[in-house]
Amino acid sequence: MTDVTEVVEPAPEEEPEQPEAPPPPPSIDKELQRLSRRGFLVFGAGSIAAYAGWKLLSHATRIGDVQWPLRRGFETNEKLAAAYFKEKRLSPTFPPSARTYPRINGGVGLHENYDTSTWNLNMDGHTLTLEEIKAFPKREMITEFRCIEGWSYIAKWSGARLSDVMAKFPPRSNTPYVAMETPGAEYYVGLDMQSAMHPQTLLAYELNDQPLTWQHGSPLRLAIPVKYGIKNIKRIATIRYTNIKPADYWAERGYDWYSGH
Ligand SMILES: Nc1nc2c(c(=O)[nH]1)N[C@H]1C(S)=C(S)[C@@H](COP(=O)(O)O)O[C@H]1N2
Ligand SMILES: [Mo]
Repeated sequence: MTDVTEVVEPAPEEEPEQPEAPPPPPSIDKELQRLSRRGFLVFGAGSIAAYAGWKLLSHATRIGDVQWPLRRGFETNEKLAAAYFKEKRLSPTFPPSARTYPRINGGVGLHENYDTSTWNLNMDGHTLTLEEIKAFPKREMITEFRCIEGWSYIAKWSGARLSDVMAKFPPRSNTPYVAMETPGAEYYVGLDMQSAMHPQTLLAYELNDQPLTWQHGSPLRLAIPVKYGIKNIKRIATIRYTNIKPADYWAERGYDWYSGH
């Protein structure tokens, strides 16, 4: 009688070759290198732990019980934003003399002949003209604009705080995400609510004191210095609140959905 358990295969001399994992897309690879380079050279290893902690914390608060001050209006807006972003989470600001040439990059959803006179913003179902956006308090900041490819420039942005506009048109429920699209939705970004509420997140209509050119996203674009360039959507036509993590143009092409730095 043969017992199958007695049929012992001789041990292979070498480990059978494992199928190789496919290499990560080059963009992710570059991104990781960049992150570790920046992490170690600029901030040191300690801040990486702090950053990881912050990521965890921000994730916890994102899925946690965030009370939208719907009934009381948004008087607690600032407090809410402050709870998420300690002072160190403010993006650094610079004197005017530190400004550098604002590079142009990324033209998805931008068309030179776009008629800005017919443009308006669909703010979660409400139609806003540029004048109505300019009626919000004008905020100005000189911040570093950083493309994920490694270059940056320092520029002055002026516009309405997204949180001010959101305060006037709040979500109907505790939606954790904000989605934005160009006219025609060729370019689109998703933002977590904390980043949307950040005091330095502007719906900008001026760059270096001039109305935006079409290449920089006229008439209205996002200036969000806590995020890489990819999230700074140019020529916004639609903003909406959503419970579902919004589609994001560059996240679909291999970059981190959050793309904070
Ligand atoms: N509509 C739109 N917005 C966009 C992009 C784009 O291709 N289309 N590219 C993004 C990227 S990758 C960068 S770095 C910045 C560049 O903004 P700037 O041309 O104003 O410097 O725009 C971002 N916003
Ligand atoms: Mo970019």
